[in-house]
Amino acid sequence: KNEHFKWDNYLKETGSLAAPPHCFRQSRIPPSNEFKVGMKLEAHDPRNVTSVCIATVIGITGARLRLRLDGSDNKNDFWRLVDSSDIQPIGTCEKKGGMLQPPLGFQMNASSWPMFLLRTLNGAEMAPAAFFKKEPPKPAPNYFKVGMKLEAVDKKNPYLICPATIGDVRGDEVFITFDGWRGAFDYWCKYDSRDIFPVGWCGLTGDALQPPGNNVSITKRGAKAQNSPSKVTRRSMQSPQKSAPVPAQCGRKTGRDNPPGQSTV
Ligand code: MLY
Repeated sequence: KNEHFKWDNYLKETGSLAAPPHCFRQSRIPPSNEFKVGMKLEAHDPRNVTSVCIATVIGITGARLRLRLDGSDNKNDFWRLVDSSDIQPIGTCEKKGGMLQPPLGFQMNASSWPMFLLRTLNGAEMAPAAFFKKEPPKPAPNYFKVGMKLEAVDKKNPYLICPATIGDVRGDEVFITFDGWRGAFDYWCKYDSRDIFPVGWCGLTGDALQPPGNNVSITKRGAKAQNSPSKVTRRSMQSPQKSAPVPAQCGRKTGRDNPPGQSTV
């Protein structure tokens, strides 16, 4: 439930601009998600990307699928867009002369893989080829600029998509900072990452966009050194110990006593 967070208001409050859609390797209109829970497909093993495995759709969220590799445990689920080049219909690997591999951490003896594969595919509901959408092309150069707002996957909690800001740009890479989280979840990624989306994406896919955190950071990578004390919020001046990174579980506060704009550069 995210009826309270509105990008329009937030951009005004923070005096910031949304990164334009042409910055992203995402289709302008999010692809429709026709997959159903239980369907099987082929996916590159995120922990061993050269191997192609069988995966089952465990959940549907917006334009993404929650996937689990057959023969793996339930602790390594991953999320992919329906237009990701990491997923393909069953049969694709064989058609290309490849062999389906057991996932990293295959729970059985390796010698039982061939029989496991037969059994897992026997009677399986295979996702139709038409459900897989073509991956959009990558934008020519990196168009991102520091300060632009976007929606980004929290890599530590990859089911979450959150309001974020470009904190830094270096060549082909961008530094994704999560608004209101004091840097605890920030990461570098390529500008053409499939985990970053234009403002409004979740609104279009029906995904739940997380509200920004309400923790204030005093300084941040990319922040100007001459940040005047007036820019430091009352809370952070009163209790400097609160500016230390907090464990993820206790990072959230229920109140919203700080304007969201002060949480970012
Ligand atoms: N388990 C954490 C989740 C924090 C998510 C932070 N993201 C949104 C940047 C919590 O309960 O606070």
